[in-house]
Parts: sequence; structure tokens; C-alpha cells
Amino acid sequence: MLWNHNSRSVNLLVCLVVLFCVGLPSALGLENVALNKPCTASSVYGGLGRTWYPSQATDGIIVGSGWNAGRHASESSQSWLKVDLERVYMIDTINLWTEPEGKFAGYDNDYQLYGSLDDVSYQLIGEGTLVQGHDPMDELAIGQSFQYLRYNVIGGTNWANLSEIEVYGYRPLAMGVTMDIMPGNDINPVNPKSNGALPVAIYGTDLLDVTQINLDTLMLEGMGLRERGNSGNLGIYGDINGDSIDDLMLHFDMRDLDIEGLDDKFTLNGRLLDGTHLLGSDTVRIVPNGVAFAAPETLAASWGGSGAAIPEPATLGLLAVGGGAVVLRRRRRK
Ligand SMILES: [Ca+2]
Ligand SMILES: [Ca+2]
Ligand SMILES: [Ca+2]
Repeated sequence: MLWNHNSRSVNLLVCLVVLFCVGLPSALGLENVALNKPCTASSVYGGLGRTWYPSQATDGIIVGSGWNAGRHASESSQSWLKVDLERVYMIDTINLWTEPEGKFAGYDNDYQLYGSLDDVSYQLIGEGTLVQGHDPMDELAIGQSFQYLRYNVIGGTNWANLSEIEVYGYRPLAMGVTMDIMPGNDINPVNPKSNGALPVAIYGTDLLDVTQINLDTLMLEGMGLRERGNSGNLGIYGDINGDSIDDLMLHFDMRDLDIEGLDDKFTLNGRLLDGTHLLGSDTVRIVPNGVAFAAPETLAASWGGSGAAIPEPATLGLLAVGGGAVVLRRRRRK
């Protein structure tokens, strides 16, 4: 039976249910989460006295305001528009609009719509044809979580264009963070029996102000934060990768490491002060007993605020709905 041999799966399932009951508002709470979000495009038409900017595809205006690539697209020479929702949203539906009026009525775009969590790996989530004037809108049911959407025009008689993309989603489920276990060490050796502290850096970005992270919520494979000495400080803020944006340096308490089911990926969960879930991950190498593990004092010294470049921040680790649920995992009591 499931909860006899794998209580972790049950915990996750319970957390998922809790998340859906508590975390997701009713359908009445749906809003256009693409409104005024940043867009980029493969090309932009700037003729006839005006420019059809990518940003006009998320300005909330359908008639007479949209992006135009200024070219015909084809399967082998596609034009695209990309929207960054700036957070991962659970998306219910997406409405795609071409011009409902205008002098090119009847001209069309064949499109494919893609979604992505990390702007690297994209998944096809819809396709169709938008016909100016005659059939200007497609409503696509999505039911998945994404941060990035890419509208690819793959053919049609009209220049590649999009008047508006409306993305109806729930409040942000999660935001990916770039983190580094043992900054300065590419291997990240972890002795699961250690009673020490595991140093972790979370890198600030234009989107992530690390001072807005709720430190009490951070959990890494069962570990919470360890106070630094007797200072009462749980984290130190400073720029450690030299990009002039403050980062957050933390010590996780190895005594709380959840040893059951340990593998070579450590996942970080937490929340911002506004409740947004944070998710990140980094790989580690589990090493046997007896391998020296740096004491917190040594690691603190090695950080020293030198601003030295850190070589290998982890690639963005994102888990969509399931990952968000892990946030609710309880800290193990000793
Ligand atoms: Ca528009
Ligand atoms: Ca590292
Ligand atoms: Ca930085």
C-alpha cells in the first residue's frame, strides 16, 4: 500500500492537495498575468510612420495595437514573439488575438505556441491559425505552469503579427532562483553524517531582491538555517559574484539533513515575504564518512566579501506545481 512503503509520496500528495485548496484561488481570481509584461521579438516592423513594438502585444489593447514582424514567416524561417511573465504562473487559458478589423481582413498567420519554465527548454502547448477580421482570436486551454511563452509564426498569408496575448493564470506559484551550494567549490561534496553547516549562496537578480526572502521559510532537503555564531543572523547580504547585485549567503544545519532518499540533487524551497514560492537546486556529491567537511568558521572566512567570481552557480532549477508543494514539507525534529 502506498503509505506503508513510501510515506514521502503520501506527504507530497497531501501537500499538493493542501496547495490546491489553500494556495489557488477560485476561478473568479483569474487575471491577465501577461498584461504589461516584457516582450521581445525576432524582428519589428517600423514602417508607415509607426512601429509595431513587441510590447504592444501585452498592452491590453486589441484593436490597432500589436506587434508586427514586418515579414512573412514560414516553417523554415519563423518569426516569434516572446513574453516573460516574470514569475511562474499556473495558467488556465491563453487568448491569442490578431487584428479584428483593418484592411488586411482575410489574411492569416499559422502559429505554434510554446511554454517554458526556464527560457531554455520549450514545450509546444497550442497551434492554430489566426485570420485577421474573420477569425481573429483563439482561446487555448493550458492547465500547466510556465514563466515564458513564445508565439511562433510558421506560415500564412499575412505578415507575422500578434495584436495581444492574454494569459489567464492564478497568482504566482513559484519563482526560480539561482543558487550555489558551497560557493567556490565545483564538486559540492556533502558528507550526510556531518554535523556542520552547509554553505549556500542565493544570487540576487533584477527580479529577485534577496532581502525580500523570508529566511524562516527556507528549507534545503530537510535542513533549515543555522544561526551564524551567536549573532542571531541567519544570512549575510553582499555581492559575491561581482554583478553589483546583493546576494544572500546562508548556512544550512547539516544535523537536519533528510537522509532518506538522498540523491545528487539538493532542492531549495522557500518563500518571499509576499508569499511567492522560491525554488532552486544544485547538484552535490555525496561523500562517505570521514571526508573532511569545512567548519562554519572556515567557510565564513572563505567568503570574506572579496567579490571574487564564483565559477559555477547552479542552473536554474524549477519544479512547477509539484515543486511548490514541497515547500510545505516539515522540518524534521531531532
Ligand atoms: Ca495590443
Ligand atoms: Ca558549488
Ligand atoms: Ca551578486
